[in-house]
Amino acid sequence: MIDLYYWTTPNGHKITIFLEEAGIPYQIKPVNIGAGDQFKPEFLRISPNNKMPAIVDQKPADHSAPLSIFESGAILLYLADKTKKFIPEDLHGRNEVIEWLFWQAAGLGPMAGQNHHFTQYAPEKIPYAIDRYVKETARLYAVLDKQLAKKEFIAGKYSIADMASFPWVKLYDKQMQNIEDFPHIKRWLDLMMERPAVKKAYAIADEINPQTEMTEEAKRILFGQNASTVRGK
Ligand SMILES: N[C@@H](CCC(=O)N[C@@H](CS)C(=O)NCC(=O)O)C(=O)O
Repeated sequence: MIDLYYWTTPNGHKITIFLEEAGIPYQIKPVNIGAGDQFKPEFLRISPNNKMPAIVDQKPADHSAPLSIFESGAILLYLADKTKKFIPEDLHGRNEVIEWLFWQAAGLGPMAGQNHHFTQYAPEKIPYAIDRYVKETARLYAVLDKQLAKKEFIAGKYSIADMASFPWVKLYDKQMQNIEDFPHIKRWLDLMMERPAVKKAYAIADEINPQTEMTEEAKRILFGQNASTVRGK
């Protein structure tokens, strides 16, 4: 059984998509990050960065004690290796998936995240910041579009690389991107959205948290953090 510490955001969706695709047993432990659940001591023991998603595998393959993992890329890689699904076994194929997984975790995710912050949530509209992140998101989309011109899915066959990028790219509107400029991404998004596991992952999200707007209280909790948040003083 996998315990999934989850909230209804793009990084959370990556893992529900995987678990639905793989069909392995899991239970969701909601971590309402807009209400401050990420600061509960029991969650911080699993995820010291006070961010979800995180998992606890109650039955690791080596029969050792329960294993906890934070960082969505690390979780996807762990689950793919555990199930031997959605990552190729051959050296070239495996490394291509890992490259695109890191590309998402280190590039697309953080840049699109800052894009969301400055275009949607920042209390003032700062033109330089908006322009910077909208342009960088566009650059990253162009990289992905070029890749998808050559391959049906990001690394050829459907893999954890697609699961990592999809929840972010799905929000292209929010990132002020015109999807018509990226025809190969558009084709891939349609392909992804047709998958029953992807539909199920989003249906679960709607059930857990039907609220789409971020409250002022949530903004205060999420965007007011500094070193004392971590040190507790
Ligand atoms: N690099 C991390 C990012 C995770 C992340 O940013 N999670 C956000 C929601 S999408 C979160 O839990 N935020 C809570 C907080 O910042 O206090 C990953 O890929 O898992």
